[in-house]
Amino acid sequence: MGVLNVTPDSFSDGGRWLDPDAAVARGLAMVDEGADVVDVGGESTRPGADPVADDEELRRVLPVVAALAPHVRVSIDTRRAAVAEQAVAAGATLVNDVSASLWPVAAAAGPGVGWVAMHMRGEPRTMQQAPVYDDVVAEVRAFLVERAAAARDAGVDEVWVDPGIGFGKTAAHNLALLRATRSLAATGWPVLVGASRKTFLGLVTAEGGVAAAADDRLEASLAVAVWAVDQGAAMVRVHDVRPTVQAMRLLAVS
Ligand code: HH2
Repeated sequence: MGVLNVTPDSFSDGGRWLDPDAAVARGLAMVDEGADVVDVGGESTRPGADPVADDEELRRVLPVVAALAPHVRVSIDTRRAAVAEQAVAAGATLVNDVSASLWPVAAAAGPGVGWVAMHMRGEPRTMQQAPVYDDVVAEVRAFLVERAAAARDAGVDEVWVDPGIGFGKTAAHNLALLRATRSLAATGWPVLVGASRKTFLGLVTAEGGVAAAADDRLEASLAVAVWAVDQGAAMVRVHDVRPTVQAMRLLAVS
């Protein structure tokens, strides 16, 4: 899954694809690079980000979704029902939901529209303020399994679960969740992991106390993608499609 943020403020590609033509060109380039899904988002959910209004989010994503949908499977990365509904009407067939609450939209859309339940503690503006869990792996897994079952019971025929790396989690929480990918996959739900370029990668790989900047975390992102898929993840959400596809091809013959 290739990341396409049509936003001014995403942590890694903010402002690069705000122009719809540039966003569509980037999406098509990711298809050439081997992406199976292009994940279009119109609101940054990075820690500390301010929410955007529905109509602004719609204005950003709808033309991009409509232009890409004939060429590739498009997912809509949103927390808002109205945005998910209109993006599906414009051709998106996967609702990538960091709020894990929009399964009724996928259910109402009927067969062929899937839903990703992602775990988040709190909301983006405040979620990194000292997150605490008794047992992060057990809590995240229980939450996702409950939401996934609710979606299935509502009639959604394609449900993914995602531990929500970086969403209300410390670096230690993220690493514990990644180590537990196999146990999450053992629930039977297909697992999506989005760790690409995230802050904890810079912290874990810091040299001389200096953390790598977001666009200098490719090697660490590749290592996590390979690790996650080797442990049972069925999809990874990444900014750097070509290198990730190359790594996955190698993993597939290992
Ligand atoms: N991470 C981000 C956004 N959407 N969706 C899923 N399913 N899993 C994730 O880990 C995930 C996600 C945050 O990353 P990004 O879109 O690159 O940045 P921003 O939120 O600043 O736009």
